[in-house]
Amino acid sequence: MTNITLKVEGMSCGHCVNSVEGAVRKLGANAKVDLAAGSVAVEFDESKIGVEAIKEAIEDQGYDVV
Ligand SMILES: [Cu+2]
Repeated sequence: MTNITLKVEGMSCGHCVNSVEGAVRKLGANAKVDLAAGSVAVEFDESKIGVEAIKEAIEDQGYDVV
């Protein structure tokens, strides 16, 4: 498993947390949002999912990965 932390702008409440975590989990990765830090910790299998796909899933929800 690979662990990365992405900086994500625009997350402000529980709805945002659910949107982001849900979108990443749909790809088969684990996600944990830290609202105060504006970041998402993602754990995933690099042989199955690419970082770009994870970033796209978050951006598709309307947030910016910086
Ligand atoms: Cu929100």
